[in-house]
Amino acid sequence: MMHLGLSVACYALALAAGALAAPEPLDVIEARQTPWKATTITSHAEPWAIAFLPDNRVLVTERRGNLRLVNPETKATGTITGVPAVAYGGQGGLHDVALHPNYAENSIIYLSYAESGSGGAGGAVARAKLTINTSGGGALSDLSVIWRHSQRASGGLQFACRLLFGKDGALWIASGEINQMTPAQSMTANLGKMIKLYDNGTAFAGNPFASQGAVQSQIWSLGHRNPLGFDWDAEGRLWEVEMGPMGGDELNLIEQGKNYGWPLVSQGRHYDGRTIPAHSTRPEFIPPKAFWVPVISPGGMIIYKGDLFPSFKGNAIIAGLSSQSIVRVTITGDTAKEAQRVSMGRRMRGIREHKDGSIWVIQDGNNGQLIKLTPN
Ligand SMILES: *[C@@H]1O[C@H](CO)[C@@H](O)[C@H](O)[C@H]1NC(C)=O
Ligand SMILES: *[C@@H]1O[C@H](CO)[C@@H](O)[C@H](O)[C@H]1NC(C)=O
Ligand SMILES: [Ca+2]
Repeated sequence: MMHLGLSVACYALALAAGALAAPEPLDVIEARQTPWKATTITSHAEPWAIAFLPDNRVLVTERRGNLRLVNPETKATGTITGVPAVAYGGQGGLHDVALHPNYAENSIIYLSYAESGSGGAGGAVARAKLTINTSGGGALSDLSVIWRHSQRASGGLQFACRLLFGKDGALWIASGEINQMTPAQSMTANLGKMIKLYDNGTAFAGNPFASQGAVQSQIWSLGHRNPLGFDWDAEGRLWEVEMGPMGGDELNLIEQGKNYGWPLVSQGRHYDGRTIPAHSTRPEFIPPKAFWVPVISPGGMIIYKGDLFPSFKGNAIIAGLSSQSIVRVTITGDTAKEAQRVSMGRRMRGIREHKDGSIWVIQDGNNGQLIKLTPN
């Protein structure tokens, strides 16, 4: 009896230490390693971006040119009419959506999209007043196009045109180079640039190249390829992710007037296999703080600021397309390092932080889900 009691006690002790425990099932291990609980809110046709209204409803852009209004409580989805015609094709269509900093007073939203014209398609940004009706739909009015790419191209690639407001009320556009490469280095093209404007589309006073001309006056930094995510950190620094060519996705710390090197330098290669000199060969270009070979294909990025995931504070959290994952990058001073990659099983297109600290992501493609991530 005594002996049995002792062995049971030993067994319990051993179990507690894990020594005799059966191996944990994989799904249990994965559930513990996945740092969040994922709740699907709605599904969309090729969603691209999301923005939260002050009342917690969510605007969702769909690439074919539809703007939806989602009520996360009821999961009802309404349609907002009055979206400008978009050039749907390749990577183009309706892209980002952002609220004016004074949206609560003026109901103004911003959309970026690809538009057709002679010579192909280019990126554009429009602002309009959003009126929501009692059935959860609505309409845009007083729409004006406030910015356009300075040239167009066929092929429908690399428009990017993510939108972000700064604390000073400036509107930032992460402008892609529509696969034209060299315009990213041209000061008379607004392709492949970080663009800083007033909310009405006028170039922001004090931009670094303001004295050089109309296009130049919009430019904050240059030499970008396909910048699909950017956000502020707690110190007010701007971080940006861009897709490289074959290899060489970049996380950059954006500084005024600096050149980030595309297409003269890259950590990747051209798709036809031709090599590109690395950033280290040209010290005049700012190298990325982190890069990925092979690529993760960043589709969107936030710098996490909330309290719901305390260990994520200050991290860059990237939605990955080809990597079908969410990539978390720790930032220490001005160094950055991948800390975690969570497989999502689908191409991830966009990511936004809710004011309650939850993280919302959207999948790419048909039946792309809008997903809310909260702590396990
Ligand atoms: C609300 O707006 C949507 C989209 O414009 C429209 O289909 C719907 O009929 C509107 N409902 C009301 C009550 O006006
Ligand atoms: C745009 O806004 C800026 C800043 O408020 C102002 O100085 C400028 O005159 C405005 N431009 C137009 C065309 O209204
Ligand atoms: Ca670069």
